[in-house]
Parts: sequence; structure tokens; C-alpha cells
Amino acid sequence: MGFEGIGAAVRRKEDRRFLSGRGNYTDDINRPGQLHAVIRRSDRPHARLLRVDTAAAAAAPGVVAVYTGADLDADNVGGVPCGWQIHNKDGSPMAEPKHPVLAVGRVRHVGDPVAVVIAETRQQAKNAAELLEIDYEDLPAAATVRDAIAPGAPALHDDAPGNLCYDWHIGDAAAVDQAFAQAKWRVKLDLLNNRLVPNAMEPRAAIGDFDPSSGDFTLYTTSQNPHVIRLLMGAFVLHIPEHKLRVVAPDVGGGFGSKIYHYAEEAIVTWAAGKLNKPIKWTADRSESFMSDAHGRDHDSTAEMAVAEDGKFLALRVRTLCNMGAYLSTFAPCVPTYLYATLLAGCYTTPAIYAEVKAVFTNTVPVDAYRGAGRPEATFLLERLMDVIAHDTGIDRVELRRKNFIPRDAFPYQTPVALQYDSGDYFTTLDVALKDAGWADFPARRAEAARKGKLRGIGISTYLEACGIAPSAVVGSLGARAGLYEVANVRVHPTGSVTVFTGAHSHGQGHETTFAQLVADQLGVPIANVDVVHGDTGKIPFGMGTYGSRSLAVGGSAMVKAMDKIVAKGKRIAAHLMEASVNDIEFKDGKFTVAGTDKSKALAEISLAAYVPHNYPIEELEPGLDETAFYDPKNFTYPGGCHVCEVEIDRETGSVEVVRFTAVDDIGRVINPMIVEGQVQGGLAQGIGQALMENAVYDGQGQLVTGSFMDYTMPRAHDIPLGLKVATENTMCTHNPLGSKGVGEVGAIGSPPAVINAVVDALRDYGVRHLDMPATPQKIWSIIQSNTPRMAAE
Ligand code: MCN
Repeated sequence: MGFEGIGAAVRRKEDRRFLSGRGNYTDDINRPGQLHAVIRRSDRPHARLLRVDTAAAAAAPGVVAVYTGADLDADNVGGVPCGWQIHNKDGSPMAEPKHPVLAVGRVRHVGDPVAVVIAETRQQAKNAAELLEIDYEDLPAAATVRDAIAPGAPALHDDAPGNLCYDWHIGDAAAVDQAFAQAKWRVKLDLLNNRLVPNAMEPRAAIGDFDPSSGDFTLYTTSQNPHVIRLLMGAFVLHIPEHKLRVVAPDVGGGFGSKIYHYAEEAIVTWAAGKLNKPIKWTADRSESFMSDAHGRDHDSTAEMAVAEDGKFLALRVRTLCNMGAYLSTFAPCVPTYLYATLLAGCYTTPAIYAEVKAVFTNTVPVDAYRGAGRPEATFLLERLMDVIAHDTGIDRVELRRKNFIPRDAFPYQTPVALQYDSGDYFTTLDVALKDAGWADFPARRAEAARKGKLRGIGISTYLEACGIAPSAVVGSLGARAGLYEVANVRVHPTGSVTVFTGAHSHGQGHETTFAQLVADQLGVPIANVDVVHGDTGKIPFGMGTYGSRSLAVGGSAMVKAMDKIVAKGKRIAAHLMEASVNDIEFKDGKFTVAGTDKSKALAEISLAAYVPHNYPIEELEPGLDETAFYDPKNFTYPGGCHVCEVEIDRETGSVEVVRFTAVDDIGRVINPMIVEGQVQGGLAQGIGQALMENAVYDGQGQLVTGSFMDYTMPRAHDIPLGLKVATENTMCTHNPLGSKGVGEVGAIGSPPAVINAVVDALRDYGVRHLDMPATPQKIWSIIQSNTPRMAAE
């Protein structure tokens, strides 16, 4: 066995299970006597619900029950709650209209659930759902933020005048105005951040189960955070106390944010299981996912930078309209505010920043956090703005960034938008990325491409993100209705093997491996002797789950704290057994040693003594070696770095090929470089997808016209360059015990502007200053067709 601790590129333990088909996903679970639920959804973007006639469906073969919103209302079922409250500029709370589990009186987006049919087989439930007779009175709909705030726009909710959820701001508007008055250049950019559909490989699924003898409910669900679901669903929707509700999130095939939220279907199957005394299973098909999983992004922004003669930034002003969809999803309100606007300093010393964010209800699927969540939107805005400033002022784009970077010796660095960065070195990640990407030799490659009739461009993005969420008191003061600590229970068994129970949830991130590596490092136990258990509120202390690249920085830190307690207790047991003072006991490589002697006891000997306490300091110590720790972070972690993208464009078709991509990220101490590389590559694939092809499009009437993979273009293997170079240049996080920052989202945050900057660079002879995502062949072909290229000499 080689080295398996922190820094070892060991293979993922969980892959043996996944690759041999032994994964246990929600849809793989079948409970005795299980029935199947199929949900009939609105095909109207906005309509009054006049009548739902269930008679024919209820009489169909195999049907056990049909329920509508009226049935849930009669049973006092609450609405789907929102977990974050934003306050308006004037201090009043945001509009928070009710989000019914099944529609009552009105439907507000295509996909809004109207009724559920429960039958013995899924096919019977599907057939019967077709027999539901639903009378609608269509209402005018608005799908874009601009349509929804226009005078006379259709109103979605009686308690959200003007379709406004909130009108929020951050920063010092007066300081920004003053700086603009003194600027040499005022550079303005209007830009959109395209709406995305997450599309995890495993669609959402849920099974509700009820034991009438005990009154216990169990929900199996595709969730990233089972305790949060238990809290929200138990307390606010179904009124089931925690001790009577167990939520199990077994293997989950990807989430990317979309499985953070509490969804109506979870409540429907749990409630119906209680009504019918039978387990009820629901599994989404792909088209259902398109219209019921929370979407991501969808911003419409204006950014303005005041720039001094020497190229230094004086002030940034940003106005953003963001689309909330028809209802508030669990964390939706915090995404365009505290995850977006607080990031607008980026890695630059901009002294004054003011951002105004208006969140708007529209007749579309709710929008919430999707890999990166607010931070890709901020990064795209800033890093596009960098290139546009370079374009308008004539300052070189790399020099402009360098000129404005936060200096290496300026940490901790307080930004004008609340965050305090603890560490970073943007100069080094930039220098290394430029070198690895062959930036200096690019003109030769461009000339070579031109000889082949291709347009070649190169672009950079020097990004920064805040993750590892988050200090509970801070987020509480900003409107979170939850704490954001993490928990770990480390159980050393009598013969020295270890089970770790973590509140984080792995759905592709490799925690079963990296968390075992933490144990190998700290307790000297081989990773084969460590099991990591997650995703079951029946087994794990109250944890907060996985999102915001927090599991290592917060969950891993909780593990370190729990293992510190194990070592401290082990020392006392060892001191007793070896008749030494506890102060003389050292612990290293899995052994407790009396300092300066060859007397030692292995961890397994200590754990055996703890569980078989025949010779044990029983007066002062409890038996057992099982410790729990909760860890509340002191700050966010601040990964950053530089992404360089190189593209070639086919003049005839307008299609873009990413020919090279270089990412150099600063993620603090690395636990497993192989997993880190995979995480970055996955994020880059999503970033390249957003930049070049993915786009959720609604027509003017609110129909989702990209509702399947026929129309919604996901990147495929051949869209990702073979020469994807991923490296790290790390500065340590200063406030958690591991020194680690998050890595799960860096790829999706840093890459989209690098790609678009490269595309705009390739098109520079066509007079292009900015291009919104996705840079589709059609868009580029039109630019090439409608512009005469400037001559190279111009
Ligand atoms: N890691 C490491 N060294 C570091 C940082 C992280 O070895 N310095 C390891 C961690 O131990 C963990 C992995 O890298 O095994 C990711 O860690 P972290 O950055 O803490 O992120 P989380 O585990 O909290 O995962 C969440 C993050 C997010 S927010 C999204 S979205 C996302 C992502 O992870 N969704 C994913 N990566 C995903 N990967 C897969 N396959 N599927 C998803 O749904």
C-alpha cells in the first residue's frame, strides 16, 4: 500500500460500485406493495384553472387514487417554502407568493403540477393521467424579465405587484457617481447570461413510505441535502416532526445544484403514502425534468466601469434584472444577490462598486443555483467587461488585468461589496496559465490557421470565486433561514477500522475517497479500512449537505475536528495503558508513543481498550471511541485562477472548435489531485457548454421551445478539446484546518468568458465588441456574412 493521505492521487473507491452496476439509486429502490405516481402538468404558461375532472382517470385500470391541489389544501398541506429572504432597498421584505405543491386556481408555467395519479404500475398511472379533464382559461404570459416588468405586463401573483420579487442593492452609489465624474473612460456593456437546464444524468425521483404501526415516514429522494429536505418538508409542508420523518438520499447521479431544492414531488409522494398506507414511487422522465427541475442563470445586465488615465479602475456600476421563474425555489433569492453581486470586485482593486438587482417573476420554470450559482454570472460580466475595456481604451487585455489585480501582499483584502478575501495570488496563476497556454506564440498559430482559411482567437479570464459556504451568523444576517455549518461523526470500531458519517452528500464528487484520505492522513488508517456514510437522516447527525463547493472546506474541517477529539481521547487511554503522563503521549502514523521511548500502542489497541474497558480509566473517561464535531466556517474560501481558451472558427459554417484550453486554479491544499482534475474538467465542459451551445429558450407565449435534447444542445465529448490542460498554483486558505478551498465549481465559473473572449478575438476583424452566449454557429455565421472583414493592415 503506497501513500494514501492528503495529496495522494488514489483512485476513487466508489467507482468499483458504480462501474460494476451496483450503485443504488432512488429508482433502483422498490418497497413492498409500492404504487406509482405520475404527475399531470400544465401545458399552459399562464391560465386560470377552472375545472379538474378526475372521474375518468380515477376509474381507469389499476388506479388507486387521484389527487389535486384541493385535496392537499383540505389536508392543510403547506406551500413549498423558500429558504432565503432578501430585503428591498427600503428595508421591506421581498415578495414571497405561495408556491402550492399542486396548483390551485391558477397555473403559472408549463410544467406546473396540476394533479397526481397513483396506480399499480407506472404505465397505468401514465395512461390515466391522460384521462384527466382540465379546463383552463388562458391568460397572457411573460417569459423574459423585460416582458414581465413592462407596463401592462400580465401579473403572476396578487401579492407581487409589478411581478417584482425584490429590488435590492449593495455598495456605495454616491462614491460610484463621484468616481464616474472623474474618469477618463466610461466603458459600458449590456450583456445577457443565458438560461440553462441542469440535466444531471439521473433524473429526479422520490419514494414516499409510511409505517402505520409506528407513524414513521421515510422519503427516498435524489437530494444533495437530505436534512434540509427533512426540515423544510417536515416543518413547513407536511407538518411531520423530525423524529417521524427519515429522508434517505442514496446514490445520486449528479446534481450540479438542481437537487439541492425541496421539490413538490417529494411532498406529494410522502403525503400520498400516508393517505394510502402504501409506498409511492415517482421518477421523472427527461422531458419532465426539462420543465420541473430548477433552471440556472438568466440575467440581463448593464455594467459600466469608470477607468482612470493610467488604466486603473475607479468604480463599477452594475444593474441586473434576474429571472426567478414563476415561484421562488429554495435558495433562488440569494443567488443573484449574495452569491453574485458580492463577487463583483473579482480579483481587482476597484475601490467603489454599486450593484442594483431586481428579481422578477415570469411564466417560466423556477430558477435557482446551478453549478457556480451567481458566480459564473458575475465572472462573465467582469471578464467580458475587461476585454471590452481593453477594446475601448486600447490597453492590452493582460496588462489591464495585471494593473488592477489585488497585490499579493494585500491579503486579507476587504472588497467594497462585503467579502474579505483571505488569500490568493492572481499574478502567479496568470503567468503560469499564459506560459502553459503558449500565449506568446499565438500570433504564429493564428497566421497558420488563416492559411487554412480559419479564424483563430485566444481569450483569457482571470476569475475569483467565493465558496465553502458559509459562516452561519453571516448568512443569517443576510437572510438565510438555515445555518451553514457541517457535521462529522468519526466512529473508530473496536478493531481499529473507521466509519465516518458526514452531513455532506456525494453525488459524483468522490467524497468516499477524499474523506477516507483525510482519515488515512490524520489517524493512519488505510483507506480500505474507512467507510464514508452519507445521505441518510436516520444515521447521520443534522448536516447541511453539498453545494457551494463546501464539502471539503466545511465538511472536511468538521472531520478534522472530530478526529482531533479521537486523538485527544486516545492519548488519555494510551497514557493509562502505558502508565505515562498524557502530556508525554505523541500520536503519529496511527501510533500513540510515549515521547522519547519505544513504548507505543497502535490505534487499534487503543480502540479495543475503549470498547473492552477492562483496564481503563473508567472514573474519568467514558468507554468507546466515537466522536462528533460540528464546524461553522469563519469565512468563505476564495479560489481563483486564470483560464485561457483558444478557438478556431470555420468561416463557412460559423462553427467554433475549442482547440486548446488551459486552466490554472488556486484551490488551496489539494487532497486528491486526480479527483481535483476531474472536477475541473467537468466544470470546464459545463462552462464550454454554456458559452457555445446550451440555451433554454422560451417563446413569446411562455412555451419552452428547447424542452428536449433535440433542441437543447449539451456538449458532447468531441466538443471538449483533447488538450485540456489543468493545473493548480495554490495559496492556502488561512481559516480552515486543512488550508483547502473549494474546487467543484471553478471550471464552470472561470471558463465561459474565456471562451467568449476567444471567439470575440477570432472575430476582431469583423468589428465585434461583444457577443452574448451561446456563440452558436448561426450567430457567428450571420456576423461573418453581414460584415466585411477589415484588412489585416488596418
Ligand atoms: N477536493 C480536493 N482538494 C481541494 C478541494 C476539493 O481534493 N482543495 C476534492 C474534495 O474532497 C471532493 C471534491 O474535490 O472530493 C469536490 O470538493 P468541493 O470543492 O468541496 O465540492 P463539493 O464536494 O462540496 O461538491 C459540490 C460541487 C458543486 S457546488 C457542484 S454544482 C458540483 C460539483 O461539486 N456538482 C457535481 N461537482 C460535481 N461533480 C459531479 N460528478 N456531479 C455533480 O453533480
